Amino acid sequence: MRVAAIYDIHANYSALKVVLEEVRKANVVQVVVGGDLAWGPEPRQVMDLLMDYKDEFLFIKGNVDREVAYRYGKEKGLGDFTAELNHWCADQLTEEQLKFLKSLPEKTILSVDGLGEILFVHGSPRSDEEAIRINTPDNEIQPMIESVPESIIVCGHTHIQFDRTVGDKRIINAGSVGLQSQANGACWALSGPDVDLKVTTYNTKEASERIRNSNAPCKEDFADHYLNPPYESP
Ligand SMILES: [Mn+2]
Repeated sequence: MRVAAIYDIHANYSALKVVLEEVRKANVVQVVVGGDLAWGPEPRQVMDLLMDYKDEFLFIKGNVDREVAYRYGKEKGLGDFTAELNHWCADQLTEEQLKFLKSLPEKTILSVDGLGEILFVHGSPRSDEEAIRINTPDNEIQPMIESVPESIIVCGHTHIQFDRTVGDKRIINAGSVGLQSQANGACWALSGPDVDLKVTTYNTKEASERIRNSNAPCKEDFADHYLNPPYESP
């Protein structure tokens, strides 16, 4: 059994399309969509496409799925950029799509050939807002994972891929399909029997042009990000 983990799509339709084509070629039996689906410049296009797979893929919830679905704003202490985008994204979606985002579970567990039981979460096993980064010290990660029985944890949220060992756990960050840092392409992970961290290139020029010509808020920020993914330190 091979499993694809596609995380942090962030409403990037072009990136999602190419990743789904790659996933189809990879002969997987299951796809886990790791949350943060619709927060970004093309929420409706992305959700319309994902809804085609709602009974086929396994979905888990990311922090911004909640923020969009419940229209979090300044009352939650969010800045202008995030508050505006949460509301705009929610306005683009159908009632059914908003209901779907609200219904997502926090985790899923799969048994994968050659690897064993894998726990899939968005942030950390404790919270979809808690970050496990490539350089987070082991002693900070220990309390996040101490009650996890599975030997492998797949997470996302921080948009930078890694594969590291903390204590007796292997932790894999699938990276971000749609809003990647430190990679020139859409990032995802393939598991079974090995773990492959994938970077699928796509036409970022075309994607960013389309965003620039759209009416999405903060469109220049997204268009620039697609062309020049930030190489900030993790
Ligand atoms: Mn997130």
